[in-house]
Amino acid sequence: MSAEDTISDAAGAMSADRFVEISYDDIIPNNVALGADKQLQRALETWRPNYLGWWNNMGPLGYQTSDVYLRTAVGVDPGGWAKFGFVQMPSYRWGILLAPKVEGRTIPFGRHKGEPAWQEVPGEHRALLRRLIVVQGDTEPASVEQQRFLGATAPSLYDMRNLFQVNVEEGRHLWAMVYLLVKYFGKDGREEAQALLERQSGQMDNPRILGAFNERTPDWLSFFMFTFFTDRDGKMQLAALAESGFDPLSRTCRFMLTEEAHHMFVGETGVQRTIEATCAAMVKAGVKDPHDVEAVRKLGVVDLPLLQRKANFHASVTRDLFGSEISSNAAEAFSAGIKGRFNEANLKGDDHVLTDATYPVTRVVDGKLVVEQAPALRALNARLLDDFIVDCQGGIDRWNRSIEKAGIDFKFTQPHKGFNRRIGEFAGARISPAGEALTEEEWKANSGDWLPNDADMQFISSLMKPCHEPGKFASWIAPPRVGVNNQPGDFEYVKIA
Ligand code: BYC
Repeated sequence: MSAEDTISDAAGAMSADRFVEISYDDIIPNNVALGADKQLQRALETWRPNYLGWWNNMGPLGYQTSDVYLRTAVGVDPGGWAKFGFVQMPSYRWGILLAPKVEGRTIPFGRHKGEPAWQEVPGEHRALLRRLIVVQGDTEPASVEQQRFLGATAPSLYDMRNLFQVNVEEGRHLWAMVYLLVKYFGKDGREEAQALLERQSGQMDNPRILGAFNERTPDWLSFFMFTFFTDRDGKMQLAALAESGFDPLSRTCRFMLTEEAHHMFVGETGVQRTIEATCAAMVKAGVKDPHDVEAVRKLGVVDLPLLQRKANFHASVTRDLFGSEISSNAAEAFSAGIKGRFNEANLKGDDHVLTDATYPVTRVVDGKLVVEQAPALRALNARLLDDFIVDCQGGIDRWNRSIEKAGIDFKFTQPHKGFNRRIGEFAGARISPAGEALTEEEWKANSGDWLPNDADMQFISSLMKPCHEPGKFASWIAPPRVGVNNQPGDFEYVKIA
């Protein structure tokens, strides 16, 4: 059965009252009545071959003709939006899907608070809005580029399929931002849409916009940490943009968040399963000390201190994505009604305008860390970062529970906010994971214990051997508790061509 049959079956089975109609007859599936706007449709259909060219050149290497068990969005209803079936990735139906319009929605914050949400771009905020959409859009293809080589070392077909699922959905998120650019920003928007396909992760001359998206994702531990930490930045930023007074952006981001949740699941459970394999091997071999790295590595599993160093790296690089803690850009985006706080509409106990409010921000003053009350409007990036750190802790607690259950004496912690930062208040300062301000010499002497070192990377690389037999898993990772869409343990998630 072809991908298209799978989708039209699903679309046929949809009951009109439960789902917002999605047209799968158009070349570009959508629920925005694309067919009624010929100019927009033409512009997107012109961009599409360039997108496919980018996907074929920069997307997952080597598996483009394999049948992959993927989910595709067939509705935007939270209860039943996805349909599973085998698809070759270049035939994936990348669509434009917005969450349903909320009638009578008003702008929930900033100086336009209470006014009707904008259905068109407000002229005075055009440049700011375009910049934020471009930055958001730029991260999506970047992550696909970063993960391009991972298929070849997948620890199982289950994991390979999850990687490709994440990749095609990041591709769809690019479509989501391109739709906004092309529909609402005219010629500028079309140019930006093209530029999103031209920048390249890690390229010297034309890199991706934000730092973390130019880092390498060389191995599966990096992938799991990336999807745990960096996709969670995606969640926080999309949630802040979902509050936007520009209603099409809000609706787009609301639907993207449902997909982002799966990416974080892949990250959290990927690390969890790595921990489980380590703990099981240690218990079986009678290795009690998690810091006896040599003994643990001999078992073909990843020692827990190495996982902590990996987490330190990805946590710190991702924290930079929040921008400077004190930011006039963030203040303006909020006051303008373009980007809110996490959970803005449900936040109780303030006026959602924030002109008189303050927020505590940790700063480095004369080489010491001090907490100062800053104007809340200028401290919005600091606040979103704090919300992110809280959000990370839930997953980390679950990792710790499985270590405790195995009877091993080890606990993951999040490094201090200032650790290994390049952007914002802590850029240029040397802060230990415990939050002590250090000299350059102290940092140099210890950073190999806090961040992945050369020996770590060599060891990880020695583990990255493909395991492509249905139902089998590499030594360093435990099988999942449940299969995708409840498939049995030996399900062939990718039929390698
Ligand atoms: N690297 O006032 P500042 C996701 C720039 S992830 C390089 O400090 P602002 C995903 C900044 O652009 C979510 N440059 O911060 C996850 C600005 O430059 P311009 C992505 C940086 O503007 C996994 C200048 O420094 N979405 O979806 O308040 C897989 C001063 O900026 C960095 C968004 O980020 C950096 N780390 O906030 C796939 C939401 N940080 O403009 C996808 C949209 C800052 O003066 N973006 N700069 O040339 C935003 O809200 C904001 O642009 C930022 C920065 C939060 C990124």
